[in-house]
Amino acid sequence: MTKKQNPAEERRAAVSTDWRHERGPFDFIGDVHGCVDELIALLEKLGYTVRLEGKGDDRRAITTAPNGRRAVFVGDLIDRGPASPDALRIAMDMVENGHALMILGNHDDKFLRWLKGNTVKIGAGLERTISQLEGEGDAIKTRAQAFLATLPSHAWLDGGAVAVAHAGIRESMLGRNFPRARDFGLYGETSGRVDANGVPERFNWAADYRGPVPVIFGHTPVQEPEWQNNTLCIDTGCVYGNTLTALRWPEREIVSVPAKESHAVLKRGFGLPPPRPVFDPATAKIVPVPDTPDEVEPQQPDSRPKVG
Ligand SMILES: [Mn+2]
Repeated sequence: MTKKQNPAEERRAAVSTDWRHERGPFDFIGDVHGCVDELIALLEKLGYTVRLEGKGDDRRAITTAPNGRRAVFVGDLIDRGPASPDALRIAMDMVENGHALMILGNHDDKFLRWLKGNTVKIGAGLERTISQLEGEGDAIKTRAQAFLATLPSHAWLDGGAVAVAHAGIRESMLGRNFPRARDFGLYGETSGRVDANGVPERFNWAADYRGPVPVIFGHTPVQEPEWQNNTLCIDTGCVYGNTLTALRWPEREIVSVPAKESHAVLKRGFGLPPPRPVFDPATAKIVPVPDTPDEVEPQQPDSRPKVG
């Protein structure tokens, strides 16, 4: 007798995170958040070309890649910034053309749930993405829904030589896709509590990472990328007015372009979060980190109809 799965678990089970057959060289690209001008500038600096052509349902990105290289988007393509539909088009067309790979970020995941008609809390920049989609045809929504549904929240790449995760990954989760690994990829290490700024409390999973496989990730904006325990955060907060960053792999060369302008205020400030506490002085007890990672709202059952 097989165990019954809910639709969300079935979807997760169908998405592979073991991409060791995908060989480099790669250009990992940090969180874009709809900053398309900077994305095109960064790709061109890396040797790619991108030309957006056409209108509405016919709009496409015509792309070329430097010899043998592929971009790898670390997720959070959309929300907060000025041109999320075109950011989606560039990523989807690059993937279709064999010029890129992509993993899912928590913003992309919430957008996917919205596209599917689930109840999601509209905020954190999703309201801008939705308004940018007004006046667009349905084609991009249909295409984005199918595309995003195929993406894992982390991927083990290049014969096992390197991994990419949106927010974080533990060594024991590499190449696996059980629900906790999926959530860790999307949200990293969280406490389930909200901090003094009203945003979900995060801990620095990278401080605890001891794995031999280098992990490239995004999600937590930093002023400058800095290696820590074989991990590198390349989200340099473009949408907050800092820079958009890429990492050339295996060269380990960092390439950045400056943001044209700031589109949002970073409430918690730049930098990786504090390490996970192991001892709570208030209760004099070791505090287990609850297994309830979430950015703002709990996961809704996939069958639930959209309200309002
Ligand atoms: Mn994120």
